[in-house]
Amino acid sequence: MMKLFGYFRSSAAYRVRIALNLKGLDYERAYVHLTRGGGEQFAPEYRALNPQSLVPVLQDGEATLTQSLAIIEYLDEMYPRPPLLPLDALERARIRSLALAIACEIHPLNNLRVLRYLQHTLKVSEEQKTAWYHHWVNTGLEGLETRLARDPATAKFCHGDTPTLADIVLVPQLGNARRFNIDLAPYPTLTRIEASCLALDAFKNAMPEAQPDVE
Ligand SMILES: N[C@@H](CCC(=O)N[C@@H](CS)C(=O)NCC(=O)O)C(=O)O
Repeated sequence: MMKLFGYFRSSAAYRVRIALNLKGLDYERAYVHLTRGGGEQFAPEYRALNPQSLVPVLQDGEATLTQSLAIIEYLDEMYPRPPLLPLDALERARIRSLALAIACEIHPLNNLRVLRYLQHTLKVSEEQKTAWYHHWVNTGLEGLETRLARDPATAKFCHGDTPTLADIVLVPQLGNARRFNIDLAPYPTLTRIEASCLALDAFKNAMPEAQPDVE
């Protein structure tokens, strides 16, 4: 059985949980507490698994996979049903572009270690840290809202009427934004798609609140 190393609050682990659920794959869970004792991701045993000290890690037999989007595409290739990416090259590019607009442009700037560096090393105030978070999330979400709202390919989900990689990345980012008190009212298309996703068990059961390690 595959084993997922994650943390209830991690958006990147949340993405992989959604993909595993959509594929109907059962998996073993291992918990890496990202703050306890300075962070279990820095423990030598975990570093041996992922020298980048980030969750998630997926173990499949002898293989150790890192980077949530690579893991999800691996799952999609190994277990093609239901597909998380369509066959058409342009459609795939659109979906990957939406996913990467979050995974590369928003998420890394607001990751735990980045916020901690701002706070503890650069000594910015709590207000400045919050301003940083809000700035990068809003900048990213504004562009996404415009793209999704004006594109006829957007339907019940980011692309058509079945969930894809784009929805898998969107939903955890919106959950994270809410946790940091971002006003999501300016993003009606994003929140409408989020509601369609969270009506599905695969998404609902992957939420931080539904994880055994929730605090
Ligand atoms: N690009 C990576 C991001 C992984 C990542 O940033 N994980 C966060 C949790 S969402 C983490 O482990 N943070 C630990 C830290 O900041 O020290 C992926 O998609 O897997």
